[in-house]
Amino acid sequence: METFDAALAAAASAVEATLDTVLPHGDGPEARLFEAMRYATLGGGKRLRPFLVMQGAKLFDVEPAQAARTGAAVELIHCYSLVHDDLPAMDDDELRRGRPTCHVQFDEATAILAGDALLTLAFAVLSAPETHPDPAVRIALVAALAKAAGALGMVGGQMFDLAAETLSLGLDEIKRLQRLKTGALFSFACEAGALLGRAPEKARQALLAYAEDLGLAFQIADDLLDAEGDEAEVGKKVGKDAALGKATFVSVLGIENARKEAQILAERAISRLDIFGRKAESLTNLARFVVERRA
Ligand code: GRG
Repeated sequence: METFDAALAAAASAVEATLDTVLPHGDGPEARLFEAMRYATLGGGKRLRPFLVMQGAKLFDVEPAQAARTGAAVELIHCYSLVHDDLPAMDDDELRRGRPTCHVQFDEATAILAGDALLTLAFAVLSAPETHPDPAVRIALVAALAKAAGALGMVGGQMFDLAAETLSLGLDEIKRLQRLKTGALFSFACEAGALLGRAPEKARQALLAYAEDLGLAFQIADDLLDAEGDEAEVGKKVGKDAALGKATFVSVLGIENARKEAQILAERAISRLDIFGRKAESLTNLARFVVERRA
């Protein structure tokens, strides 16, 4: 039987091959933009969101190439968000995935344009017939990703996060912020397999319920890594939340309770998958991986 690490690596290599195919390259004045897009997407990352798409899709016997394209689309959005989040106007970070951030490696204007182009490329990938022969399925994917990534999802969450630097948030508000900023993309990634497979509503809802708990567990683990992780291992600067006095799960709950809450959420996420039985084993393993990870 395939181990979890092997399944994660296989999903990463399938999505990287797809990204390599869909990303532009060439000569001329735009070459620097193409290089920056490739730099921001092909240099590492755990590829958790594509893994969720591909494992969700497996539950409904979706063609692996269709799942890989949909996984690539969500990864393109994720990578664009990292490029823009690292800019001086936002988090002003110099290290990402263990390498210089895109604006440090290239320049600020190129990084902004690379982010913009990754965002639009995601929708071009989803809307192409190779992603699914049924246009209704493609439209459903485009609509769901647009909602998850936009003002009512990730971008709205980022705005909330910027505002939160001067607000003192309680636990419920932190949960709402994180559901938007990171949870929305996780929800899309989990739902996408059900959309590709035209799954029954009950199955789609089970995956969305799993995503909700998984997203919060992931974010608590991310806050714990910022509070006590090692920069070299994590591949980005740590200790930033405390330095900014930011309200996080760790600042509100404390380290021990945050760790317990992440475990509880991961176990609850797993229980949402009961209707799939053994077929959902990789998604079960992912929930445990997310709270135990060191990077
Ligand atoms: C700038 C539009 C815009 C949105 C930014 C998602 C986001 C919103 C910013 C990313 C910055 C950040 C540290 C968010 C916290 C959680 C998170 C998304 C961490 C990075 O995701 P991983 O751990 O990263 O999946 P890899 O590198 O493995 O892909």
